[in-house]
Amino acid sequence: MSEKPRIRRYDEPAGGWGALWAVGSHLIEQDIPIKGATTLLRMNQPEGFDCPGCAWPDPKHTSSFEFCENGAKAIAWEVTTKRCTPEFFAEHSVTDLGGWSDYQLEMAGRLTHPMTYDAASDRYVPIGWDDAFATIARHLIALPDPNMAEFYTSGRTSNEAAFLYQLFVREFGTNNFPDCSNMCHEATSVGLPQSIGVGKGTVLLEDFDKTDCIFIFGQNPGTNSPRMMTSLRDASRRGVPIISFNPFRERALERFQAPQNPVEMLSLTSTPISEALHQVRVGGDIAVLKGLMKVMVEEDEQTRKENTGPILDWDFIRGHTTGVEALIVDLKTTTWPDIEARSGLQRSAIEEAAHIYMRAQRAIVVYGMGLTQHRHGARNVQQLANLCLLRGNIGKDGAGICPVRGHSNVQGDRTVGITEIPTPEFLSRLGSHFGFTPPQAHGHNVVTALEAMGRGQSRVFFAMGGNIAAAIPDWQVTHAAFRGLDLTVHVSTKLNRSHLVHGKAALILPCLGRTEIDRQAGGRQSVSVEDSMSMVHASRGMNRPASEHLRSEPAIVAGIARATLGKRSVVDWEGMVADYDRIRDAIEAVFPIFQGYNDRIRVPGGFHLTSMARERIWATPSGKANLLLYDGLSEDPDPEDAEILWLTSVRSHDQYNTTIYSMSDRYRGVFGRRDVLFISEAEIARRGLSPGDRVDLVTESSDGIERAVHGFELVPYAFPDRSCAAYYPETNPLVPLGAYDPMSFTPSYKGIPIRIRRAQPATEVR
Ligand SMILES: Nc1nc2c(c(=O)[nH]1)N[C@H]1C(S)=C(S)[C@@H](COP(=O)(O)OP(=O)(O)OC[C@H]3O[C@@H](n4cnc5c(=O)[nH]c(N)nc54)[C@H](O)[C@@H]3O)O[C@H]1N2
Ligand SMILES: Nc1nc2c(c(=O)[nH]1)N[C@H]1C(S)=C(S)[C@@H](COP(=O)(O)OP(=O)(O)OC[C@H]3O[C@@H](n4cnc5c(=O)[nH]c(N)nc54)[C@H](O)[C@@H]3O)O[C@H]1N2
Ligand SMILES: [Mo]
Repeated sequence: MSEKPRIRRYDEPAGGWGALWAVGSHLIEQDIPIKGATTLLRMNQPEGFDCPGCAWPDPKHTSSFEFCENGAKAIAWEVTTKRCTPEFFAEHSVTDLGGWSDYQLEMAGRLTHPMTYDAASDRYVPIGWDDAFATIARHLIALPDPNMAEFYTSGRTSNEAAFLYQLFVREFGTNNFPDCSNMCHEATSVGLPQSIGVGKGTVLLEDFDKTDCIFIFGQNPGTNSPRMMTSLRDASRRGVPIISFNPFRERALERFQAPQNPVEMLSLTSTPISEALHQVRVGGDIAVLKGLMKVMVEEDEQTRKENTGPILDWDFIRGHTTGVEALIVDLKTTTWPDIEARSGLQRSAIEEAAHIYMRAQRAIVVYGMGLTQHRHGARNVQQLANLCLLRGNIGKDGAGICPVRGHSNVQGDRTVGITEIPTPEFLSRLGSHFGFTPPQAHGHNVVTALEAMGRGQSRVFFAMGGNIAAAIPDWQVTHAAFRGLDLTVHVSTKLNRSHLVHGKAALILPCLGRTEIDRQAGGRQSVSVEDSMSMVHASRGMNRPASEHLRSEPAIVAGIARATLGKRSVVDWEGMVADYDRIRDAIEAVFPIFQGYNDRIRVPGGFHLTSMARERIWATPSGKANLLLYDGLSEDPDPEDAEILWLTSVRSHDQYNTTIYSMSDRYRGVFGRRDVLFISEAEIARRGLSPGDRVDLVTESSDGIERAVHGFELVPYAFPDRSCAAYYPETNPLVPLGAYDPMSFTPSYKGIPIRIRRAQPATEVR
């Protein structure tokens, strides 16, 4: 939506009439007044399709449509009547399209035909499906080693498609599965198992109705999982304190007007959400967490001396955990001046928050990218787990740890085998069920795949969805790596940056979206997905596909597998694709937790994959939950030079990852533009600059590469010291490929040391 660029205060609550208006205008922009509206009514209903937006679970008894502004936008984006046809590609060269914004690229509409890159005309031209499959097969077979190909997954892929995909890739011979979760909740998948034996959350939606207290670290529910606002609003109305730690005063963490509540809508009232919103410094969370625990540990010692009862849950700690002594020593030796300096919060604020947490019998601790996308993301997650464990807040009703996942099936993809570090047990079950020997060596994640591509050791890149070229760090380095490849292939619904940052040969394969009817030889198919709380349920599209040439993701995998593996394959690809029940039977055979998959998926609402930690069974080597140590307070020590700021990169209210729905960010008061830097007035003044000035952002690094983005406008904002924020993906060129968490390889998208300098004249006008 084109809007005059401006910055202005936004005083409305989150949700409310602004949300309804936003949906209406998105439907109109995509030319879908009526169809869109009926499509919306089928979203997240027992008989409908799973919303392709976020991974927040649905209430058990979905009797009426649960309104979600950003879910509606995600649907509008998919059911658009705009089409990106062969004629479109004939009109625009790839070089020209490279100059388009991410917003303009996806506005071209749904892809309609398989396309291949023609170097002579610098254009994508149509290709038949069989020829496309043969091209992929030719390149893969020509590789001297299967480990020279990379197979990316973005988290919208269904369980059925993901399972077939990993089966093909492993039969082909590699575990190279770079995955969007490597850039997202990998810190959870790696950090949490060491603490509690499982890399997923332990709460169910019902727990929000029973809890006494909710803590939210680095997550923006009003924008990125708006259906969570229903739970938060209900909790707030029951008097449950909600405490948030976020450098931004995110609007939905302050006040929310429920679009499904006629009284709030008509009376223009809203519900306050957070009792306290602490504006922690970027990267200051370990300091906060240690501060909270320090208060608890020291007051526990005191109250036990006075015989006024313990504050820590000692029965739980003694019965279920290891490491408490060392943790207590660590907390006692951590000093308040250090905690205050690194967190940017006063001791009294942390004490107040700790007292609220200590009073609660049942607490839920929620977190998102503000915690995981750091140089020590996995350590952040482990300190958060410590906070839960000290009060026995794992494995009881109304309590638990709640990582809010990103893509609607990112969790399910992992569960059914999309992982570069498969366990020997899984590989052995997969191999014995199908009768082949899967590769045992660990494969590449996103960072190591990019490194291998940069060194010329990987030659083919295949993507099942997503827009990796925009989502990854360090574009000047990583885009060169893509351009050097022999072949890039993208299975996609919309045109995006990754199609333009291509290898010598390149294919775009257009696929069905969630909302569309998927008809195969055995009739109409459903797929299934797993939400953030491990509920698995069916999803069935009901719209006519955007083009008759689209294929489903499982059908595309099967086509490539047949072309590449031919007779050497032990899998009945055709049979599996004819009837997805057969894929689910195979999933069940390989993963016993899916017992009764096909029956249970037919029950409205689906079923829960049991979590051992929820039952207080700890799948760790010690058989206990582990209170783990982190040495120090900050992810990275503050540079001595006070000129250096920590930059965090965030999503606007009008984007889905690299898909930009509009240039505005209503809740933060930014309209018609995205080239802004949120920073405090004091930090602006300290640099002799003024609000509204144009600046370049330059990464502070020692590898000799200058990483800069140009011409950002300074927007004065209530923001912590030595911190600033700008949008993703515009700031991705600033993140060095080497800046990642050594445990989980998660890029440090939310902690980039930068300097700002007055924009060079040549870049002032963009
Ligand atoms: N509409 C919509 N929905 C989405 C998405 C989308 O782009 N649009 N993306 C999906 C995906 S893949 C994901 S992973 C999730 C992402 O959902 P979120 O986890 O909410 O992601 P972000 O907006 O990147 O950042 C979260 C919050 O962290 C705060 N933050 C930044 N740095 C720090 C820090 O150092 N400490 C703390 N405590 N907070 C910090 C930011 O201010 C922001 O409020 O949402 C999913 N849902
Ligand atoms: N600086 C910075 N960088 C980040 C982040 C950040 O917070 N800051 N967040 C990171 C996170 S959390 C994530 S998850 C990644 C996201 O990385 P990705 O998952 O790779 O990116 P998306 O933007 O979600 O992908 C959008 C594309 O998906 C395709 N698509 C949509 N629906 C479907 C479908 O049903 N099937 C198929 N095959 N394709 C489909 C469309 O072509 C669309 O253009 O980005 C990461 N990058
Ligand atoms: Mo994500």
